[in-house]
Amino acid sequence: MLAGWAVKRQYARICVPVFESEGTLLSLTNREIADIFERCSDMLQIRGDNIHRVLSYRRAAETIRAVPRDLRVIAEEGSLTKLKHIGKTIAAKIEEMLATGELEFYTRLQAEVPAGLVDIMHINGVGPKKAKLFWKQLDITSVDALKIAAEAGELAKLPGMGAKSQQKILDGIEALARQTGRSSIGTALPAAQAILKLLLELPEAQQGALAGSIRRGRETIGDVDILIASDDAAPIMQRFVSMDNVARVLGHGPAKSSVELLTGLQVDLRVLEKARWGTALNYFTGSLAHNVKMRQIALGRNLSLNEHALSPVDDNKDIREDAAKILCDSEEKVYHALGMQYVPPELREDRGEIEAAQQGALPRLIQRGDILGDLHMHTTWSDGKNTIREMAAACIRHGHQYIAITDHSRSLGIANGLSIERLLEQAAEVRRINAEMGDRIQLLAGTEMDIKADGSLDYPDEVLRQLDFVIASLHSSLGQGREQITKRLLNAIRNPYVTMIGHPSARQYPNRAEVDADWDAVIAAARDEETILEINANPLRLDLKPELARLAKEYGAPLAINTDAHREAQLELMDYGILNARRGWVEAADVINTLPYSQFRSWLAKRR
Ligand code: DGT
Ligand code: CA
Ligand code: CA
Ligand code: ZN
Repeated sequence: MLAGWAVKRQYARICVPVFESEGTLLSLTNREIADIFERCSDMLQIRGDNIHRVLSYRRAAETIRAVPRDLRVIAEEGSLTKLKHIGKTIAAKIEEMLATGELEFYTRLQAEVPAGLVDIMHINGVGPKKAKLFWKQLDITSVDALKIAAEAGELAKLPGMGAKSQQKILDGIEALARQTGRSSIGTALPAAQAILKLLLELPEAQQGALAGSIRRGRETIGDVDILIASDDAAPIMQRFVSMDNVARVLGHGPAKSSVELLTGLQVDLRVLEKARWGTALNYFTGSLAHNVKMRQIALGRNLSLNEHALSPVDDNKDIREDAAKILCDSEEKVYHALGMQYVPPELREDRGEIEAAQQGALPRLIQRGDILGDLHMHTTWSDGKNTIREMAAACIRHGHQYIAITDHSRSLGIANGLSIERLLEQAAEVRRINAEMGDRIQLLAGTEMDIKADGSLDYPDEVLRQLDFVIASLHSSLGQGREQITKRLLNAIRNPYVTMIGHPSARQYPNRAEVDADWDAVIAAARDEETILEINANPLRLDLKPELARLAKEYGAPLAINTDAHREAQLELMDYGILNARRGWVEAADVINTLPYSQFRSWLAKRR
């Protein structure tokens, strides 16, 4: 939440000129205004102000969070002071923020009380008094600095502190890092798609799309952004704010509304004319860094780009009032007007996609339809909920030509891992069912075997030799140092019977960070040994992450995208893996399970 805040401030500053010249699209939301008051309250408390003053800002923030209507509308009616806990002083500050996007009082406070102290005082076990103590005694003004001081044992030496309270603060810092206030794309995307569908059912809605980070396929989503094209926004906004799953309306205006769902997820809806669809969708898809570069490119062509239009500028880069604006009703038109290839949303992070698009050199990203098999799934033999037959039948419905049945290995006791006897029994069963299913689908007998803490593998080679597909995965001792983790991965990669490394970095959102490994060494070995590196499609894993998937592609290491389904319904998670791979610039040719079955079998045979 705090990191998100910093980003929002940055946006607010950048967007002010746009907002002043072009209308209301980018005004501060109720939530943003409430956040600013809350931070003012925190800073006053650290400074040691009168508690009544501290509380007046905190209560105002609470009121604003609960107000179901847009503050702008209430301000225009002149009835801000009718709200509970909002007197003349606070009302004037709200009006200042609505007009300028900023609050001078807050800016002044920031000069006095370092903003990082607010983050520090929200750590479990700190509070305003201790935040001030650390600041005055040790000059600590950020969570990172506090962590370093705690690890060095310096906090324990301060008056009123001890080893115990120091440890509590370290635990609190770790907990804070985990709750970032962002949602997994796995929960945000279905919710967002349902809302989009509902709005598109209205006769006034001409077209609609998701925008923002969710359209770019980021692993985590701060808030959901939805755009609808329409000439009649009111009924669309009305439907949106009155949805059953809305907990609070954060803003309700003619061009933009925001709600918080019962799940806590925030959704922003913007309604605009169809004629401006392309520039608006491009702008609100972001990322911010991509937008900034796009604006620069436009200026290089004497055009100013914003969400409304491309506008000709003069030599001083001022908009020429005499020249007609160029409206774009599609994103393709925006990119083409700037002499670029259309950039798929997943690439829009300013990681080289702009330059590639200018040279016509963008990759042809993998698509869901390219996937012909799923090489990682569990059944009732270990911790899955469906039988081999049920999983196979479901995979036929998902259009797969082939699948690997890969239950857990013996040392993973909590997941009911298979003994050698049960593993071989299961392999025989998989082959029987495979024969039974004929041409409808091909089943490979496999395993997801643990890479143990010392780097050894959970089954001996003479057992692995009898399987068609061997995954090796890290599930335990994930906190080991880089050298040992790298050694474990390399050992698995170099075993001739290991076909693939499952979820290589072992990260899980939000609780488990990725392991520390020498990824260059791991990826180079995977390329040399032709051992597949998995892109695990489960939205809580998405592992390899995009940056590493891209590195693997550049090295030429083979990839595969798999669901790791533990039940039939999870076979649908493939879509998240595809998004993630696309964010890593991955093409179909980089991914082994895009091969038709016969070619896949020859690839397997050749590497042995
Ligand atoms: P999130 O919500 O934190 O997961 O990330 P985004 O990318 O969805 O960010 P959000 O919802 O704040 O804004 C959506 C997009 O709107 C963002 O990707 C870029 C664009 N945008 C927002 N504010 C500004 C701004 O001040 N300037 C520019 N150029 N673009 C902005
Ligand atoms: Ca967003
Ligand atoms: Ca947003
Ligand atoms: Zn696993």
